Amino acid sequence: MPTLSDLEAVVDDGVRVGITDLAPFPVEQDLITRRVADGLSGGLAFTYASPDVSTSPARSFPWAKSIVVVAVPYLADGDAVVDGRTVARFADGDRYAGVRRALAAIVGALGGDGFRAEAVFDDDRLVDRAVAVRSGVAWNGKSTMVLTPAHGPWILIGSVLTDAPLERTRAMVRSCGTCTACIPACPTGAIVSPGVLDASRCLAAVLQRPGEIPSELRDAVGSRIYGCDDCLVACPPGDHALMRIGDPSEQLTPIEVLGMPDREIDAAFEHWYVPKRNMRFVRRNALVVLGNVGTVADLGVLAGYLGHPDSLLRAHAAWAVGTIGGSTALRVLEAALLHENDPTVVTEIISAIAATSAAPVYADAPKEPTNGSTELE
Ligand code: B12
Ligand code: SF4
Ligand code: SF4
Repeated sequence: MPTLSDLEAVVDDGVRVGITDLAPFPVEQDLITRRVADGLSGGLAFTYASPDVSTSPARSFPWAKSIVVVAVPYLADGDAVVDGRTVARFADGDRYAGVRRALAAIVGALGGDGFRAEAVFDDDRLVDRAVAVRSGVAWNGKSTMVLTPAHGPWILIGSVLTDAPLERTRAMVRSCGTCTACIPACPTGAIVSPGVLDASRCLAAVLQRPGEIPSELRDAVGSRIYGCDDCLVACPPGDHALMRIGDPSEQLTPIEVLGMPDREIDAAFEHWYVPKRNMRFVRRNALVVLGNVGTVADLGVLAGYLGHPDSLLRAHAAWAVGTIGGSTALRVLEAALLHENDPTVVTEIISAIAATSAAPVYADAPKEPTNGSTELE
């Protein structure tokens, strides 16, 4: 029978391994059910869709006797602390490669001993953070992230379900203590109390959802095209892991996204969750970012999007033009209004015109980027 040390020996350095059983997670079932009832699930499906299934692993894996859990650090070179990112670190390149490698090694080791083993991560049948905490690879943070002593929240979780009756490891005796740094660090106030996330306000979810980005959250989107890391960056147990990292990596720009054909966006970001793989939602995010960080020099691209056949994109382009502001922006919006028939877009254009006239005294002065970044110019 493989021991914990046997399994630790087959994974990369820095990967934590723990083992738990298939017993249900009644506390988490109750939490998820309450999040949905309280309107805090933000309309997400995933593990929220059937909490009775996602918190009772034996229902989906009746043959299994143990769950081997890995916590895999995923920071890479270029993940500097302050770098005006447009893509959250977990989605910038193939950051799940380490998880897949660790799980494949464990499946191989168990299979070699004649046991059945199946790798699972980001799967609707299992709440990854719950198994991470019960197996002792991580503890529950107030940001709702699970943390390890060496890497803080900068870890991804994966599991191997197996019929090997392995010896369990214990939960970690650790907590955030008096720290509350992640709560004020959240740009939208989505961490409504310690350990409770309002997914309808969490930018990671907002940028993944179909439909419009609510107007009251568009400023807070800042430079984010996909994902958000603010509550992770604020987390002191992660400082050590983040500080060691060198120069900021080159960032994807909204102009790049807006100039790419759909098939190229789809191929470049195939690891992103995009509703129905419809690239209009990635373009929508890029338009909001351009409104936040762009200048008058970007009005040409935005004017093009005001003539786009997709009304969702015209609406967000109108907001972006109004947010950049100035007399050129005003002319672009007035011209668009003459040809616009969609009532939602008309409303957006009228609000954008109002925003434009409320904007700078020196009408054509380029707007300062709100996040302090100049990388996009
Ligand atoms: C749905 C989902 C999301 C949703 C909802 C997130 C959420 N907090 O629920 C959205 C889209 C917002 C999201 C965002 C992100 N996600 Co996500 N997501 C998931 C998914 C698919 C399910 C999560 C889930 O079941 N939520 C249900 C609710 C109830 O769970 P929870 O809030 O985490 O519950 C815990 C806390 O409430 C805590 N708790 C309860 N009461 C209290 C009280 C106190 C005092 C404390 C301290 C804690 C505490 O206990 C619960 C159990 O652990 C998992 C993959 C999976 N299959 O599990 C990945 C997962 C959670 N996501 C992950 C990542 C990396 C992210 C992002 C960092 C990505 C990014 N950079 O943009 C952000 C982080 C945002 C955040 N602060 O959570 C990782 C997290 C790894 C980690 N170290 O925790 C996971 C585990 C994927 C993986 N395989 O590694 N995600
Ligand atoms: S990921 Fe961003 S928006 Fe979501 S809770 Fe963390 S800081 Fe707030
Ligand atoms: S910032 Fe502080 S309170 Fe929030 S998860 Fe990290 S250690 Fe816990």
